[in-house]
Amino acid sequence: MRKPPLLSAHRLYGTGSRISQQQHQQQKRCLQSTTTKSQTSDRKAPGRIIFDDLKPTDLAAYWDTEPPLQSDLQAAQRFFAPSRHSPVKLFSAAQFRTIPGDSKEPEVAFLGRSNVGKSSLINAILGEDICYASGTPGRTKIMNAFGIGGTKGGESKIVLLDMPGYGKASQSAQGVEIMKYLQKRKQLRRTYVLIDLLHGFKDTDNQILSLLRKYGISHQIIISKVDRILSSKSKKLTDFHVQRAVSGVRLERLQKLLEDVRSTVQPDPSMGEGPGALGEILSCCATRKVNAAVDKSYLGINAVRWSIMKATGFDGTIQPVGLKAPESLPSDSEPEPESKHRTGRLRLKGLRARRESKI
Ligand SMILES: Nc1nc2c(ncn2[C@@H]2O[C@H](COP(=O)(O)OP(=O)(O)OP(=O)(O)O)[C@@H](O)[C@H]2O)c(=O)[nH]1
Ligand SMILES: [Mg+2]
Repeated sequence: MRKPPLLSAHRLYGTGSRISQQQHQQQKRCLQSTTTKSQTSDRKAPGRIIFDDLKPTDLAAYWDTEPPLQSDLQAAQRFFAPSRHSPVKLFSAAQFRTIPGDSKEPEVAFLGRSNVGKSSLINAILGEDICYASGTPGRTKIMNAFGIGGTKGGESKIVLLDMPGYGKASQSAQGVEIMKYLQKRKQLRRTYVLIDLLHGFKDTDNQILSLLRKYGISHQIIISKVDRILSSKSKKLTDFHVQRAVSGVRLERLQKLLEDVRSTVQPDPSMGEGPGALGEILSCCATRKVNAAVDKSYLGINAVRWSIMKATGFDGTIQPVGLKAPESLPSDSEPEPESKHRTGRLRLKGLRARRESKI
């Protein structure tokens, strides 16, 4: 008999994170060697790119989707701008069955190892310190939901869920409830899986990705703490934060890392697993504000906001196309009217032509 999925899933939480001392030392050595190499190449950097000149494609990989336009990023910034009625904390739930079931708002959930930066990212997206973030792994212990775009009436447009992290300091009971949520929640539109590339993909990350594929749960990868890839270890984020620029070599290095990630998150479909992660991998920094022309908040955050809007149907770029019923199609002799279908396609064509925007 097929094993119930929830039983296998809970192993991710609780004991799943333990790595041996030897593995830990190996990872540390690997990290040190990468840092030394890139520090050397940084000295020969062809130049530094100021934040204002960064494009979405510098910080992310768009294999299956179109990169956002500057106007898209601006729209995302406006959409998530805090107001008197937004963001709001909607509910906290330790168990799936206690989550209000009758809400109509689309939801997105944030998953990842403990301490990967989920709560900080949600704060950055919402533009307010509404979640508890902490350097101590296991800070978020239950599922917390936040609504954005609310009006006086109290209803929100999109709901974001901050989940307890898997791995270190997690509990298997949390895993069971989260898997119930992922598998049963009708309102869920997309799950974002945060990965800290400086530590790479751990077994627990691979297991959760495998489960998401197996159960056909729509998911997308976000590389968190990208400042740690884009700045040298010694100078940390303050380096580019103060100088408002990032080295071209490090951006290239990030692109290479994103390219390498692809086979992990989109494995060969012939392996029999379900659909992989969306071919759009974003990266961001959620702890320091930068002074880019459009992305006046945090590096890469407006691209994440735009992705959430697309996942929940609030992007508004694709016009409803709807095929006409055969009897209402124009006859050959009649001049073809400017149908919605055609307008929609022309609009999309125009959009593609303008995809050269900056963030
Ligand atoms: N350098 C850097 N640090 C970050 C970033 N995002 C989060 N952090 C730090 O990482 C630590 C963990 O952040 P959290 O947001 O609490 O992580 P979490 O994934 O919610 O952790 P749990 O609730 O334990 O699962 C905190 O010390 C944050 O300040 C980032 O973009 N860059
Ligand atoms: Mg947290």
